[in-house]
Formats: sequence, C-alpha cells, structure tokens
Amino acid sequence: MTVKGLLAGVPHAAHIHVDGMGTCPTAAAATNLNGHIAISTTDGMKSYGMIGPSLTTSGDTSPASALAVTRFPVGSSYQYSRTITVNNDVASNIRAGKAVIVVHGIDYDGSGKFTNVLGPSELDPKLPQVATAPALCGTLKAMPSKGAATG
Ligand SMILES: [Cu+2]
Repeated sequence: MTVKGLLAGVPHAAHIHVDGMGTCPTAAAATNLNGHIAISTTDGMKSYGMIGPSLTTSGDTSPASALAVTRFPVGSSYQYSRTITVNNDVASNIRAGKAVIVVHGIDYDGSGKFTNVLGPSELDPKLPQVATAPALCGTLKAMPSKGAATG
C-alpha cells in the first residue's frame, strides 16, 4: 500500500474494514463533531463496515489492535507491505468486493498536529477524534483466480 497526503509526524491507524457496503463514505456521511462538519470513523461504517484486520507494522493484526498507535506507520507518505493471514469472513469480504482499506488520522484544522478541534474519538475518548477519523479509503479488488488481465 502506498499512501501520500497524510499529516506528517503522527501514527496513522489503518485497517481492512469489512461487512459494510464495500464503499467509501461521501461528504453526505459527515456529521456535527464538536461544532464542525466532518466524517468520523463510525459515520463511515455504513459505507465501509466494521474494523477487521489492523494493518500494524509488527505483532498482532486483529481488530484488538485497531488503536495500537505505537504499531502503525508514521508520516505523510509511506509504503506499507506486510503479509497477513485473514479469517474466512475477511477473505469472503475481499472476494465479494466488500473489503475496504481505511487509513485514519486527519489534520482538520490545518494545525500540523492532532488537536481536539473535533472533540474526543468515539472509539477511544483518550484519543482525539482527528486521530481516528478516516483520511484515506479504497475498496480492495480480489485478483481473479486465473490472474489479472494485463495489457
Ligand atoms: Cu479503520
């Protein structure tokens, strides 16, 4: 996974989300967060579903590591590569086009850091909402069993 355009110097939680519609939220998903209009992680879950595997850099990759902020990539742009084993539910979601990668952590107020501008995260009130709000999103496409058509 290659990402760019993120807030520098902070960890970005990332997950494969499953059991939703397999889509990314539009602006219509935004709600009032501490007086500002933005999309929280739970606002986006109608589109991309629940947290499945956590795309950590080391150790556990289960949903239990969803907010393991010391084990996610840090920075504005990076390449992430890791081989992980997923359960049957996640594999089924990937095959069905209903698995979505979401990278979290936004600079809502342009301050260059995570602030409390949007209040606390609904996932963990010890974290600011900006740290868990979705930043990047993309639906996974499964490789056809006989390989991808290229040209
Ligand atoms: Cu996520």
